[in-house]
Amino acid sequence: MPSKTPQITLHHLNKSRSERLFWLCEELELPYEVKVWLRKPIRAPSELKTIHPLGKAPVMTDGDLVIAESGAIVDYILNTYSPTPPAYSLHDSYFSHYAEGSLTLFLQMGITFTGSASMAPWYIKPVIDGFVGKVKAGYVDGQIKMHFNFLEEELGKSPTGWFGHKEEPSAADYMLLYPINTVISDPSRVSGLTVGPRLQDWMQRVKSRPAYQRGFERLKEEERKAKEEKEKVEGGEQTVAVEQAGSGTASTMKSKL
Ligand SMILES: N[C@@H](CCC(=O)N[C@@H](CS)C(=O)NCC(=O)O)C(=O)O
Repeated sequence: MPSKTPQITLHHLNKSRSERLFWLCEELELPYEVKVWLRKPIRAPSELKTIHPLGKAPVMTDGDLVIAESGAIVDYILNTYSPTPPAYSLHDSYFSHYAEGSLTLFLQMGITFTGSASMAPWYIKPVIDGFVGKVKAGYVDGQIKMHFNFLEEELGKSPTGWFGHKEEPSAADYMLLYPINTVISDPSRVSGLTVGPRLQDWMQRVKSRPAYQRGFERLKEEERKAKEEKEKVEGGEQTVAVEQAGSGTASTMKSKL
């Protein structure tokens, strides 16, 4: 039995790795608050640095404790709040480290290159697009394909169909959710990639879990509320600006009269 009462707040950035933690918290039926940080326009807002100096997401607080790095957060949650702490497994350890250390790295490269190219000024855009396209096709996409073939082979060796070789999803599966889901939900990100049947099946089994579905709904709902709130604030600011501009005009007119 966990000895601690959770006081969890999950700091979530839209379109990010924290989907891992929504799934995990729901699997363990943990209560958790969510604070959504909206990208500005693609980076995390600098205010996130008030929670953790690196200003990256996810970050989780539990009472006074502040934990960054999704892998460290997954380990902390599993070891603190699982009904029985997870037994060590080399497969589980390998794939949970591999997810961030080897695989997500290349996805991040692809996303960063493509995002940066889209922001290039028009007069150098064709050159930048050409360069980015070459690096992506010649290196990044090839690496991702190699990793996806490797994962497909490795799943074939798992007696349970989970990456941690356990009866239920474990740290490895939670950590691999983000890179696998990112690619499967938009395979056009990686040119020439075919996602194998075992990986497709793994993704389907994850998505059919009620805990995953609850986590996904919660994530969407929290993002929706945060965007609505932002629009309200911006709408309010615009009204104030218009009113101020209006009164400015009025006083200018008065002074002219
Ligand atoms: N290895 C870290 C990566 C954290 C990270 O880079 N998060 C991204 C979102 S998925 C982020 O905060 N990006 C916004 C930015 O860099 O401004 C983890 O697993 O938590």
